This record gives sequence, C-alpha cells and structure tokens, in this order.
Amino acid sequence: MNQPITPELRQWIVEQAAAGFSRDAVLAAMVASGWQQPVALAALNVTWKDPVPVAVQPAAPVRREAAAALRRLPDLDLSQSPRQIDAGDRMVDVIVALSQPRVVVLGNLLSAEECEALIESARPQLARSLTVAIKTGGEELNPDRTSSGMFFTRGQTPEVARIEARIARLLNWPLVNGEGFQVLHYRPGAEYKPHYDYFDPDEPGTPSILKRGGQRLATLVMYLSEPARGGGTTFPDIGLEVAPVRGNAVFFSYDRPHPSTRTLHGGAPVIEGEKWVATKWLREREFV
Ligand code: PD2
Ligand code: ZN
Repeated sequence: MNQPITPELRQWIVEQAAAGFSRDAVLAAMVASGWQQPVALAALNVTWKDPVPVAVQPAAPVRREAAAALRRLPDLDLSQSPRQIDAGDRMVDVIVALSQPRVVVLGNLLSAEECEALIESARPQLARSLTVAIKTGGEELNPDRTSSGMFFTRGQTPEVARIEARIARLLNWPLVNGEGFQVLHYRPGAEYKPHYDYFDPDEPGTPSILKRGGQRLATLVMYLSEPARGGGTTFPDIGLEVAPVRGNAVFFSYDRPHPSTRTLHGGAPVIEGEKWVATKWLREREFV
C-alpha cells in the first residue's frame, strides 16, 4: 500500500503538465500505470500548486514514461524485447513487432470467455456499419464496409471495463483517451476496404469530430472469433496480412494524419466462417 511521492514522480507530473496534459489526463495515466488513486491524487495536489525544480533527474523508468507521453503516442514498452508483457491482470504475448510503421501483433490479449462475452453483449445491438461522414461529421452507411457493427460506451459491461484497463496499461495511454469499443461482425463475403483510421484534416467535418478528444493516434483491432478462411487485416503499403486468431490483436499507431504513415489497412473478405472483431481507437485527449 506504500507508494512514496518521490521527486522523480513529481518531476514526471511537471513534465506532463508542461506537455499540455490536463490534470485529469495525468491522473488517469498514473492510475492506468499502477499508481494507487489516493497516492496519485496526493502527488498531483502537492505538485500542481508547487512544482519541483526541473533540475531533478528522473529515474530511468520514470523518464521512459515521460518520454512516451511527450511523444504523445500510445505504445507498448518493447525496449527489452520481451516475449510477454504484463498488462496488469494478464500476460500478453508479443508475436511480431514492426517499428516503421509501428505495428505489433499480440497473442492472448483476451480469453475465449471474454471474446464470447463481448460477442454476446454486442449481438442484440448490431446494425449495418456506419462510418463517420467526413463531409459533415455525422454518420453514414458506407458501401466499403459490409460488416454490421455497434459501439459500446466505455465501461458499459464488467468485461468491457476490465479489458479497457488492460489496454490502458499495455499501451501506456490514459483509459479516458480511448473511444468505446466498436464491435464488427463479418459474414462470408463481407469486408472492410482499405482506409486510414485518422480523420482527414482537409475534410470539412473533421473539426467537429476532433472536439471529442482530438485526433485518433492508434488502433487496436482485437479478434473475437476465427473465420476458417479469409478475414485477415491487411496493410497494403507494407505487404502485411494479420491472421484473425481468437484472442489475438493487432496494434498500430500513426503520428500524423497523413498517408506517409503507411497505415492504410483493411479487412479482407471473409471466405468461410464468421469474423468478429472489437476495435479500440486511442485519441490525443480525453474522449467525451
Ligand atoms: O476487421 C478488421 O480487420 C478491420 C480492418 C480495418 C477493422 C478496422 N479496420 C477498423 O475497425 O478500423
Ligand atoms: Zn480501420
């Protein structure tokens, strides 16, 4: 129960504030990375009104967290090339990691029971998928996407809340900066044509979309079922196809809303069986 408020911690908080993070965002990041809430709050209270001098040199792990936050991109800590990462309540396997673009394939992120629970709570709410209409900021039917889908709100069910906390810790990104999960269901023949997940700054609807938490910075597609053939997630610019294996996931990030990120990706047509995925998008700021 004893987590001391060290100078390094206070220094890290000062750096987050200097980088433009809100007090709530810093609190959420601390809790997501394992600080007890009362300790995190006390550290914030004392530091926010009485910042420490910048001369204190933070310890290595603290520096790493600060640097990651300053880059403002969700990411896993793969600096030691771990086979597995501790996501708090589960050890997650690292299967493949690419640095440019950042793409990481993860194994065992979700249990079979969690996959089943997400499918069963999503099923009654499925509707033909809509995408954000970039002209207006509203939603519209998209012929490039022949799946059906629904959105959970954050924390909507106990499984959703547990998995969200796991993802926040795994990706070192505040839970509140995440959109609610989107669940998609593809039958044979259904696909999601290649697209980018960020919002195109040149589209007139984008400023209104960005009011809810800024740009999308990263995507985590979690596979809830395993079609026998087809249904991989493809990255045409880098010639990669990730197989949909139940409980596995693919993570990728984009540091600017531009095709130069080479994060064009799509859901290949399902040939046999059914494909279910849950997608988590990570935003720059709190998603409200
Ligand atoms: O279901 C997929 O594989 C897939 C592919 C591309 C999902 C998304 N994009 C998405 O949800 O954005
Ligand atoms: Zn996508």
